[in-house]
Amino acid sequence: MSKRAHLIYNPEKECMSRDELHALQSSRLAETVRREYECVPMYRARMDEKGIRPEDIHGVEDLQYLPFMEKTDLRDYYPFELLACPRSEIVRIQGSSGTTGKPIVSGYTRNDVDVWSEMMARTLTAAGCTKDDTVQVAYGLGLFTGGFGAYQGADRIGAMVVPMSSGNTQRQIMMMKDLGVTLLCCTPSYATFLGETIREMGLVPGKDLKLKAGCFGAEPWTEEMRVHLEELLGIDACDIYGLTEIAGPGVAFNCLEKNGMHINEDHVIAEIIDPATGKQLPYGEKGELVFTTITKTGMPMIRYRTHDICSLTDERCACGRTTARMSRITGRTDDMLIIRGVNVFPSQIETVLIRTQGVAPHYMLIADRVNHSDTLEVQVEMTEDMFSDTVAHIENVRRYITEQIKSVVGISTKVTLMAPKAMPRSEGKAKRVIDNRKL
Ligand code: DLL
Repeated sequence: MSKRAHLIYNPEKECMSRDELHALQSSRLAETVRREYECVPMYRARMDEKGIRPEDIHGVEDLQYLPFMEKTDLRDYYPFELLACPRSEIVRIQGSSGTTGKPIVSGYTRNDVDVWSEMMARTLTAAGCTKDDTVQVAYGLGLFTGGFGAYQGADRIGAMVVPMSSGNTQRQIMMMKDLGVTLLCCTPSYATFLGETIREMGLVPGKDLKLKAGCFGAEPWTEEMRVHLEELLGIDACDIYGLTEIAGPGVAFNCLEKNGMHINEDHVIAEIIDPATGKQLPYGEKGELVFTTITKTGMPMIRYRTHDICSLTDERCACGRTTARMSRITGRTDDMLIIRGVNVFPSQIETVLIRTQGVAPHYMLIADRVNHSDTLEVQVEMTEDMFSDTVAHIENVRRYITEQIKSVVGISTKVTLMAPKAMPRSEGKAKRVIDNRKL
């Protein structure tokens, strides 16, 4: 755990009493619903269908009566039909590639960009960033929100920004060293790649580099991966969460306690629902995360189903913030593989792999169907040391991983140990699953 002091960007908003926050959320929610009903025909029709009028929504408790929104809505009403403002008010388009067809795009007003920048300023501050820091943005700068989000937050704080975007790994490291970069923003998979390349270049973090923290997100990663990255780079590795439809990165973030991500609750309301029934679940229970934006004016989202799986808590955090926290995302309802009837989340397998000596955190899960039965192959890279070990030892490790996965997940898999550097490296969001059954 870091010994650095907790910094808070906006104590007035991040440390308000739960009662005060509840009142603020309630009035902002009522206003958002009124606006959405007036300005977005699709949502008005959906509310009418359920027999709900904006004046029925008085506060957070009434959220449960409102209809959900889904990613498919952004596709069906692409690109502008969900705007709740004139098109001329939109100053930015951001998007997410998704797996098929058109990207998901969201329009942001000046207000929305401002709110997002504030949320990212809070996020970076929680990782210890001040105006004296140098922030390297190695998330892609483009339609993807990662790059612009990190840039805006650091700019709001007044830190020195190095807007590298993703890729060009050796150059990233040269800049990190020459400019004395203290804070790194990129995906955890790219941070792993950067860390390995730093070592290969003969540089020692803590000696040759001034890095003290990283704000990593945009893809699921495990607690084991956090510990691995902290050791590899000699930093505090903070988890940051967000999505294009809500605001990009900064919706929620780790403070240096790293015990869940503080949600910017004066701007969004989070709920956990049972993905099968849509019913709200109490704090502490795991389910699907749903967000309602309460200050967004361009494309507000009401009860937006993220398909991300986590739990919430409003227990006090030692950092002093009073906001509720979301746990690490353990997977998405749609990246869950069902192998011979058993639910398998890639994160469960990542946990096993990172705990195993001799393999590197570069892996791929390949599902297939052979003779009408599901199969799962786990390809994972060996470290150089392991690669040059005896065949018998390598086989022992392979068998150990197979047994561990069987005991944690409950299924038999084919584990293939790959040579060092055999797996593709990611500069953005890593692709960890290939499901040949869907082809
Ligand atoms: O990934 C925004 C972002 C950029 C977040 C940089 C953090 C850092 P999208 O491309 O719209 O936006 O993808 C959103 O990515 O629904 C999650 O499934 C996943 N995701 C984002 N952050 C995390 C995280 C950005 N910390 C989707 N842990 C979300 C796990 C994450 N999954």
